[in-house]
Amino acid sequence: MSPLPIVDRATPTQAANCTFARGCGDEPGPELPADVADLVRDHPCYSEEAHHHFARMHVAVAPACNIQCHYCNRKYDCANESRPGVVSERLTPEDAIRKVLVVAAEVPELSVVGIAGPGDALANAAATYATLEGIRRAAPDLTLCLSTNGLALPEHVERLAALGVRHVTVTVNMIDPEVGERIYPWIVRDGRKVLGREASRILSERQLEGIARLAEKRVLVKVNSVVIPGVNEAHLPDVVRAVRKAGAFLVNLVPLISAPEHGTHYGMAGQRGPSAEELERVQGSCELDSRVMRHCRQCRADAVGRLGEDRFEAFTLAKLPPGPARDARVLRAERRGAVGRARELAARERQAALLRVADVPPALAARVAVATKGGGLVDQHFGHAREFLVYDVGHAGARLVGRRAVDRYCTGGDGDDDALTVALRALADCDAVLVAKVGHCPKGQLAAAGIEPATDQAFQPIEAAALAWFESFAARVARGEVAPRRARPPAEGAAPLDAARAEVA
Ligand code: CLF
Ligand code: SF4
Repeated sequence: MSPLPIVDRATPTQAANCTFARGCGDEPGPELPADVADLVRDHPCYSEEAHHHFARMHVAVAPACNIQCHYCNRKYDCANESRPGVVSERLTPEDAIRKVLVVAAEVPELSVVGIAGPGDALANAAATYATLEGIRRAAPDLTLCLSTNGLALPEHVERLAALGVRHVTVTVNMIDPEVGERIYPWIVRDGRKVLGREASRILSERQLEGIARLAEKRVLVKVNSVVIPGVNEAHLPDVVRAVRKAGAFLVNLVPLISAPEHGTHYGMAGQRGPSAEELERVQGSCELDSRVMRHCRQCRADAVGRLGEDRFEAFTLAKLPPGPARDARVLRAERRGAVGRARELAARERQAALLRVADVPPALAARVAVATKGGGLVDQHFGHAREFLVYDVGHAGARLVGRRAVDRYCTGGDGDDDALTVALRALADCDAVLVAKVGHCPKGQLAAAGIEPATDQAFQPIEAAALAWFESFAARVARGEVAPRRARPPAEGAAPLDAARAEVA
C-alpha cells in the first residue's frame, strides 16, 4: 500500500507554498491522489479553504473516557465557553441521529458530522457505532469523522474503515513517557488502572500503532497536539516526526486552554497556555515535517456550524421539531454547486492578483488581518468581528498564520474601548486589517498603532484581497512612503493556503 503523500518541507526544490499544482507559477508539489483530494476538499478541518464554506457538527454521545489528561474536566459546562470537552447536553444515539437530520436540513453547508467527546469516542464504542451507522444510513452524503485519544484505537481500525470513516483525529501530546507522565496521571487498560510513565508508554505505543493501521487503510489521520509550555513544546517536533512516520496526514498544534475556574489539574496548578507568538513558533518548528493546520477553533463537543460559528444553542433537543426532519440532500448538493462556483471565481481572482505582484521583490512581506463572516470573503465590519484571520503575504501568495480572537467592539451602536484595546493588542504584529467597514474612532486608533485599516478590498475573496492590498503596499514601499516592518517571504517553510484549492484552480 503506497503511503499518503506528505509534504517534506525540508526538500529545498519544493515550492513550499505550493503543495499542489495551483497553476501559480510555483513548482508543483506532490499531488494528492484523486480519492484523497476528494476527501479533503469539503472537510472544514482538513482543508483551510473549505472551512470558509462548509460546516461541521459534533454529536456528544461519548461521555466516558479511558484516560485522564491534566487539562481536562468534563464536568465544566458553560454555553459561553468553546473548547473541547465542553458540552451543554449529552445525547443518545437516537437523539443524535434526529439532531443531525434537523441540522442537515437547516444548515445546507453541513458536510461533516463528528464525534469528539465530551469523553473519548472509542471508550464509548457502542454509542459511537450506533450513531455513526445511523447517520450513514440516514444521510449518506455526510462525511463521518471521529476524534480519539488513541488508547483503544488499534482494535477499532477495521470496523471504522468498514463503516466508511475516512477521517480520524488522534490526540498525541508526547512520544516520551517522561514527558507523558507530566500530562497523563493514569490510563485504564484492560480494566486495570495504570499510573505514571507506564501509562504514557502504553498510550504512546497504542496511538502510533493505531495511526499506522489507519494509514494502511487509507484513512486520513489528523494528529492534534496540545502545546503545553514548559512540558512538551520542545518535544513536539519529535512527536510530529513520529506521527508522520506512522502515516499521519495532517498535524494540528493547539494551544493549551487553562484557567483555575475550569477545575483542571493544570488550571489549579497555574500551568499556562502558550502566547500567540509561542504557538506560532512551535507550529513553525513542526512544519518541517508535516502539513500543519492553522485554522482550528478548538470546538466544543456539541459544536454546530462553520468553524468559528457557535450555533449549538439553536439546536438543543428542546428546540428540535417533534417530527422527522425533511430530507435536504438536494439542498446540500445545491450548496456544494454554489461553493464550486465561488471557488472558481476566487481562483481566477487570485491568479490575476498574483500576476500583479509577480515583480515585487521576494524579500518583501507583510502581515494582514482579515475580518470575514465566512464564505471566503473580506466581508465583515471591524466592529462586528469576534476574530480575525491573520495571513502573511508576499509575491508568491498569502498563507494563513492563525486566528486572533477579540471581543466585539461594536455593542449596540457604541464602541467598547476595552474591546478596542484587546483588538489593538491582538493585531499588533499586523501591517493592515482588511475589513468591509470600520468606524471613525477605531480607524484612527488602528492607524496610530501602525495598523492600516483597509476597506478598498471589501467583498473580495480573501487571498485576492490580501494580494491586492500587498500590491499597493509594495508600491508605497518602493516610493519610500512606508517602511516595511518585516521581510518574511511566505515561501520559507510556508504551508499551502489550501490543499484542496488546487483541485478547483
Ligand atoms: Fe470535529 Fe475534529 Fe472531525 Fe473537525 S473538529 S472531529 S476533525 S469535524 Fe476541527 Fe474543531 Fe479543530 Fe477539531 S476545528 S477542534 S480540528
Ligand atoms: Fe478529557 Fe479527552 Fe483527555 Fe479523555 S482524552 S481526559 S476526554 S481531554
